[in-house]
Amino acid sequence: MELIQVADDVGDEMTLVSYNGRRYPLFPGSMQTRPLEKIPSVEIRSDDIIVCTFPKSGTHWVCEMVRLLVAGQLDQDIGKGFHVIEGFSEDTYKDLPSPRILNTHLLFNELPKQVKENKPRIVYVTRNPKDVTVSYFNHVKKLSYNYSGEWKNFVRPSLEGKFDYGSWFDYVKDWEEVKKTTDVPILTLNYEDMKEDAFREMKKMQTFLGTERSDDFLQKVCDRCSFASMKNSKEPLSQIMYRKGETGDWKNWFTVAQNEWFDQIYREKMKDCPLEFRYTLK
Ligand code: PPS
Repeated sequence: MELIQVADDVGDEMTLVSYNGRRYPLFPGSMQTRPLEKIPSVEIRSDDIIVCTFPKSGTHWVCEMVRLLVAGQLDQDIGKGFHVIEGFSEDTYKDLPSPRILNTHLLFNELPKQVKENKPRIVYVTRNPKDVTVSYFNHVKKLSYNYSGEWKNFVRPSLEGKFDYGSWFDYVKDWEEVKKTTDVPILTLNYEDMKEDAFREMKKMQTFLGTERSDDFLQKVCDRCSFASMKNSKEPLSQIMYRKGETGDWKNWFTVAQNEWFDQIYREKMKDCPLEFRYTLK
């Protein structure tokens, strides 16, 4: 595991962690506790719930919905906390009471070995790659990446997978393949679907997780997890993590040329994968 500098299109660099041919963000304290090397042996319980996402796809939102749904009560805490499998030492989540709600941006085959044995429930969340890229650019600019570059030089290397967690395309294609073959239970949710009707998506979570909360409670969870409510929480970094919370903000960022390039690379990379995303909502 080593610190590396990765350059954008004009040589502006960001600091990342390199390990086993993959790139990760520099989570606080991660160089000291070395969680990346320990991931394969992290203990997974059969009643764990693991929220799996490409970064900036709605992880905090879904973790919070799942947490309140499972708890069956609305409380004051908020956020996905230190339960990022690859981000923090196992000590930060190993003694949590069941069911634990963990989250990760790892690929399925990078998850702890016990995932395949103990078959925890996985909630997998997708979001359209244009809004992901915008969200990620803002994330990188405000957090400890030491990156002073510009949007126009960031889009191409980002979508080509040069930065942490690699390419969005590889990530979603990998999960589509995994879903065809694994017997680990996976519920797929989508950010745009949740924006359209959070209550409807919450009902899917309820069915998948086997909870029996009333519609009234589910509606309260949706309200508690609205963008405005989460942004106003006392969660550390809430002003950074809850930036805009919209579908279609990419239109304020992508130039016509970037958009044309994006459409072309999307067609190439996704030619064997029938996944479709919505880039605006009515
Ligand atoms: S991270 O850092 O990868 O865990 O980020 P992640 O939580 O996956 O994604 C952050 C984006 O999700 C938006 N968000 C929400 N949108 C709608 N409603 C709610 N409640 C909500 N909570 C988080 C957040 O604002 C980030 O998107 P952008 O486009 O940057 O606003």
